Amino acid sequence: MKTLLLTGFEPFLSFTINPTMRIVEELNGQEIGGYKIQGEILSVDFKKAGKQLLEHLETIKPDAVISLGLAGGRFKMTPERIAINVNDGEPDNSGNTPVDEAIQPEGADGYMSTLPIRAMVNQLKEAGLPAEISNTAGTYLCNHVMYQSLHYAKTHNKKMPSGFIHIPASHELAIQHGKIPSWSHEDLKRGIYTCIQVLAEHE
Ligand code: PCA
Repeated sequence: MKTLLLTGFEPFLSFTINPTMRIVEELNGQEIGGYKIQGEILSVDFKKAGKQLLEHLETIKPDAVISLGLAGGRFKMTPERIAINVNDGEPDNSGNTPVDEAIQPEGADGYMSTLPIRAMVNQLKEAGLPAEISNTAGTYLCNHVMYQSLHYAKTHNKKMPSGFIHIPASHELAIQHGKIPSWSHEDLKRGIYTCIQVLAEHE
C-alpha cells in the first residue's frame, strides 16, 4: 500500500486553534483510496518546519504529500497552485521575522503544485463544498512548507505528488476568534478526505 504524508500546523498568531490539527489526527492511520495516511503536525517556525518536514520525508518515504494550513478569513477550501521562494511575514511562534529571504538560495523562484488541484476543486464542489484554486499561498509558513516539499521532490528526482491545501476556520475557532467565516469540522474533514480520494483516482 502507498503512503501519504498528511501534515497540519499548530496554532499561530491570533488563531488559538488550528483546525488542521484535528483533521490530521483523525485521518492519521486511515486508508483512503489505496493510501495509508501518515499524519504529522509541524511547528509554525521558519527555522524548524522545513527540517521537520525533511525528516518526515526521509523516514516515512511517502508516495505523496498533502500539507494543510489554516487560512483564517477564507470562505472556501483552496488547493494552492504555486509556492514561491520567499520567507516573509508576521512573527512566527518563536519570534522569527524573516524579510524578503529566500527559502532555498539556489532554488527555483517557484514550484507549481503537483497535486490534481483542478480535479480536487471540481470534486469538492460536486460534493457540495465551496472550493477554488488559490493563486497565492502567501509568504508565511504554509508557502514555506509547500515550497520545501516540492523542492525536495525536484532535487531528489522523486515522482511524489506534493502540494498544499488552505482551509477556512472551523466553527470552534470562529467562536473564539470573532469575525471569520467558518465551516464545521465534519465538512472540513470530508473536504480533505475528498481531495485524497481525487489524488488516488488520478494515478
Ligand atoms: N497557516 C499559516 C501557517 C500555519 C497555518 O496553518 C499560513 O497560511 O502560512
